[in-house]
Amino acid sequence: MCTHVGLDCATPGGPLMADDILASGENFGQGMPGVPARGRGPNTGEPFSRRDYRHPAAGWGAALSVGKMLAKTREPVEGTRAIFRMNHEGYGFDCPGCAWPDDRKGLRLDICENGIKHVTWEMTPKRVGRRFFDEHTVTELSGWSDFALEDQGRLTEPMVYDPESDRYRPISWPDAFELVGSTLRRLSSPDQASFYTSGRLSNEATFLYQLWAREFGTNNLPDCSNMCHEASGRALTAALGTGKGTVDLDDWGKTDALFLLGSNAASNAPRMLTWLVDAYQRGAQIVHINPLVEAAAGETIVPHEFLAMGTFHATRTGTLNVQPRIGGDLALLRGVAKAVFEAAETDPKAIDQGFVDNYTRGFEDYRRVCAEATWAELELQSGVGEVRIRELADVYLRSRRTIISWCLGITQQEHGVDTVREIVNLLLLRGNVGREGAGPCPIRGHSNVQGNRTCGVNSHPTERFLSRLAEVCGIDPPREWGLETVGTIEAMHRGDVKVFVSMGGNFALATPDTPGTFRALRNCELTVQVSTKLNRSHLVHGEKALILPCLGRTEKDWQRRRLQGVTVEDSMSMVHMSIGMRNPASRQLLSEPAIIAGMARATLPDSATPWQEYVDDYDRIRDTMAQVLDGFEDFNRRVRMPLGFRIHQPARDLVFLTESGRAEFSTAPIPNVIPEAGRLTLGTVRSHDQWNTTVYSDDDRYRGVRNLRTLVLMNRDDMRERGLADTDLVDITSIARDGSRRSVYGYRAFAYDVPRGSAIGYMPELNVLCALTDFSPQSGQPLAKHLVVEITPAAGHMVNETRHEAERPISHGVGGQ
Ligand SMILES: Nc1nc2c(c(=O)[nH]1)N[C@H]1C(S)=C(S)[C@@H](COP(=O)(O)OP(=O)(O)OC[C@H]3O[C@@H](n4cnc5c(=O)[nH]c(N)nc54)[C@H](O)[C@@H]3O)O[C@H]1N2
Ligand SMILES: Nc1nc2c(c(=O)[nH]1)N[C@H]1C(S)=C(S)[C@@H](COP(=O)(O)OP(=O)(O)OC[C@H]3O[C@@H](n4cnc5c(=O)[nH]c(N)nc54)[C@H](O)[C@@H]3O)O[C@H]1N2
Ligand SMILES: [Mo]
Repeated sequence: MCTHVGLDCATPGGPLMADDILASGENFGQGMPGVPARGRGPNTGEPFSRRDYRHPAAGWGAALSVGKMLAKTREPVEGTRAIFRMNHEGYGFDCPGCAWPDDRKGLRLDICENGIKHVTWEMTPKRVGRRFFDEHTVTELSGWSDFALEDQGRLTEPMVYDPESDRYRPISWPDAFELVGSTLRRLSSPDQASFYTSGRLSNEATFLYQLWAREFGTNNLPDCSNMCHEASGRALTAALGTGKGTVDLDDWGKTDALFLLGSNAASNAPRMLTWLVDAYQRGAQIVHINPLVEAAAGETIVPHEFLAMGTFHATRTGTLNVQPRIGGDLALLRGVAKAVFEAAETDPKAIDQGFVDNYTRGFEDYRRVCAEATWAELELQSGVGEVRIRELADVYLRSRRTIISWCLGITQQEHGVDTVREIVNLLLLRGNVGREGAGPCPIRGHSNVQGNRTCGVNSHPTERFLSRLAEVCGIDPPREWGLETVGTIEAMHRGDVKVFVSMGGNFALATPDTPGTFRALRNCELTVQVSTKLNRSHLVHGEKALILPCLGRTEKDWQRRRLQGVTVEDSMSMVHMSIGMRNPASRQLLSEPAIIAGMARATLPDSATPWQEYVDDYDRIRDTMAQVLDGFEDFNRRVRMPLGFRIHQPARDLVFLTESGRAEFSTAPIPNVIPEAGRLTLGTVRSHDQWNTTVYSDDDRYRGVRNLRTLVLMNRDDMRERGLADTDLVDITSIARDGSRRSVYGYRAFAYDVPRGSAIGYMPELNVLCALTDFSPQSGQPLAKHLVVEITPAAGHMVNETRHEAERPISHGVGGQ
């Protein structure tokens, strides 16, 4: 059925029909005036509903969800076997989900609902083969939802785009490699190519990938970190001389106070819940700092604690909630520091003066900026009252060992680097670095995003790394810095980047300014996607395009009749082996190292690098890595130890590799984060049922939402001011720094417990609102948590209304969760 919506932007063949536009597929999440928007999930057409979630996190809700997932993939037996092998000491594969460390001592069954979703998603029995591509043109597939694309199952053979038929056609591996190699060789400069990575590539594949790019002659190595934790790396390097956190799980087991900022742990790092329970039972303080009171701030039933499950016994996972406005964390932390300085006037133990004198620089300047900040300013900019800030300071002052941990709520901000440095400032005041049970702890995203950086994916490499690479690998890597994610898209627009290679990920959707990025990708001469499943980035392609399917982490990787293992590094610098256990989804799949080596050999016919030897035996890659990378000495032996090994963190031993040799205080000004009158700050987040651009369902269990992704969580008073009632339809317009405006139409406003002036919605749909120009000058990160928007009642006559399920009494039984 087509619905005329009376727009006058005529298309050839007649007036624009609402369903035609929706069917064009490229406006999922964007919508059009007068029509409720559709998200990138399944869009089942079921009525949406919302209610408060009043159950503990994890527990039976999670168990039930896992059961459904296993049943849906028709893998209950295999799936369960896989789960018991995951994250286990000495064998099995690393969970391809998040980067939270494994409890590899075998004390616990260290798995979570979302990790299981992730594994079963890879293990689907469905396949996308040549018949599928023969039956559907790319134009037709563009009208499918992102859920439907991924739901087709695992890719099975290499495919090349045929413009004449607008279809992907099979291509042999050698021909695919040659297409990549010959196109790259024809470029007038290696910098006309850009090599993206998403954070699940193994260390070995990562090392080969960057070697290929650098031997070819470019440092254009953008990665998902450019949108994720870049701010953390830069701030920690400047302050402590290491780009990583200094704590490990043993510290989590010993800390007296834990501050968790800007993280939705129950959904995005669920295995952390176990550690929050432990901390609570030990009597530690657990403070959640987040504009939303997320599920981890309440209580949980840990699914592997069988007794707790059986008796519905929930344990608290938080002792204090503080709700700053979006972007208000720097002011909040400055307020805590100010209170610590005030306490120090009467309490000589408030500040660890010995530590400050021996190991830090810049203390007096920091004292000055804290003294200069007024409580009125701190309250205004943080959105938190002085009493509450002092309460926080009391928790901090009472704790001997404090960990401050954070995720995207802190990093995806204009002042992300300054805020992470403020976290370090606060820790330094009381000597909470290099001490057991204490320290900074960024929570990384993808399972190996930290390892990717360690192993050389970095468009801003250090001279030390490049010279070691040159010496050991006998290549002459370029010294100029390369392009990051935003810079790559800009260069595609200008025609300066012509070849784009993507090792995993979904660049088209994960990046800002969706329609603009689509244009940029289409401006390329060749796009190459190495993937496990079909996604939007395969349909938004260059003049020539390849889909190269690879083995997943759960699958056996045989080379020369020997089963190969790869390694990954978790959020806390532990490196361990991961060995697949399932037969590959198709006989034609190659491993990521093999695909990279194939492309590299075709690009660099005269290369002296032993590409084939590397692929034949990954120990050879590790031998080379051991010579190039700090902390990887004796790599092959150490990684085979039962628990793997931890990369040495000098800052943990109070060795600060900064220019001064000391830990550096910083004195950033407090930024003005208050939206102008009539405007709001919008942050984009994940639902419980998605993995970045992979959306499993339209539900968000812990926020009580079912069957809807095109929504915005708003403060009730902000809604009232705009004449909005709960679940009303709204249009959202962002105002970029350059004044340009971008809109999405037909979203639902949900009244929610969020500070005034702040609003929250879902990525990747809302990337439409994020201008490419709006990134942090400190980190280069797009401002995914800080969009300036106007939200107005939806304009135009609404058609095709999504139904709203009348509020029915909620079942509080197991099934209702
Ligand atoms: N199941 C699942 N797990 C995942 C992922 C996934 O998509 N699904 N993604 C992985 C990846 S790549 C990453 S990087 C991580 C992301 O993990 P998270 O950082 O938890 O991801 P988000 O969903 O973006 O949630 C950001 C949180 O920050 C809060 N926030 C927003 N603005 C502010 C602010 O100004 N200050 C503070 N203090 N808080 C704020 C939001 O309310 C929200 O709770 O998770 C990883 N794990
Ligand atoms: N607005 C907004 N935008 C954001 C964010 C936000 O919070 N808000 N978060 C940002 C963050 S933190 C991140 S990390 C990025 C994520 O950006 P990406 O990492 O680029 O995106 P993903 O959705 O994780 O990638 C999913 C795809 O990876 C492929 N894949 C899965 N497993 C494998 C494998 O084993 N090998 C290979 N080769 N491919 C595989 C599948 O084809 C799948 O479709 O998005 C960023 N974008
Ligand atoms: Mo991430």
